[in-house]
Amino acid sequence: MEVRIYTIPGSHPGMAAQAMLRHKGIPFKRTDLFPVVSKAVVRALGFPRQTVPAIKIDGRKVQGSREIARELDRVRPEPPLFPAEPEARAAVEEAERFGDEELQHPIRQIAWWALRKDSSPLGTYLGDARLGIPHGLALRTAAPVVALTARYNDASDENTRRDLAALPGFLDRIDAWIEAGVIGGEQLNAADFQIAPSIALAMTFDDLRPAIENRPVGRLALRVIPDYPGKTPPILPPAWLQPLRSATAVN
Ligand SMILES: N[C@@H](CCC(=O)N[C@@H](CS)C(=O)NCC(=O)O)C(=O)O
Repeated sequence: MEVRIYTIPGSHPGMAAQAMLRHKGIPFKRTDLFPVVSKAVVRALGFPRQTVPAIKIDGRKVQGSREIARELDRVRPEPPLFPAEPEARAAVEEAERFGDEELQHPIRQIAWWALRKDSSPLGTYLGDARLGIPHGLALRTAAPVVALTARYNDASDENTRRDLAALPGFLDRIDAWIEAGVIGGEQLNAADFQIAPSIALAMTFDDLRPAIENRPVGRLALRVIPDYPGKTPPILPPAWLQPLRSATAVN
């Protein structure tokens, strides 16, 4: 099987797709793209949309972390990413949908808001990325890319503050799925792989990690993605973090 994944360094759905490939034991090659540039590249490669992750699998083009999960189950059924029993599958699909449609973007907005404010931690998110130019050069020229990416992701003050206020509710919802055995079981499923990278990315922020790491959701994130690259020192306004701090104090 010939597999190549197109992703952006530090992309949480990109991490999800790579973790699922590893879980399936499918070897793959990776092309790391700059944000912004990635949009044109994936379209030029013939993918229907402009987002990563996108994979070529024996010539077939599959785009989107949820579509990739289904394709991987099709080409390599074991270990399954979805339970066979319909009710259990529906529960996993709902948690996976939440991870993609409700959790992923707020975490993306928080991350780009912070990196636009101070891009000095950007290099820590590159990990082992191969960008075609030295990391130092990429970082010295990153400011316009960061500003543009923050803008097209609508990482405004207002949205980021609202995202942070929503986070405690998201964490409660995920912990409830762990408690109910929908995710976090012995056998990891597509919802684990969808949700955990978003949480692992959130935990790279010193402002957020203390409110997450000691909860079931924090332990799950580290189990699924133990080595998420990146570290951002405190940067978020304390008033915006208040909902998270209050929730932590109660828990
Ligand atoms: N929710 C989709 C889309 C992922 C997505 O938005 N990826 C971002 C990087 S984290 C991206 O490609 N952004 C470029 C764009 O929106 O044009 C998925 O899970 O595949």
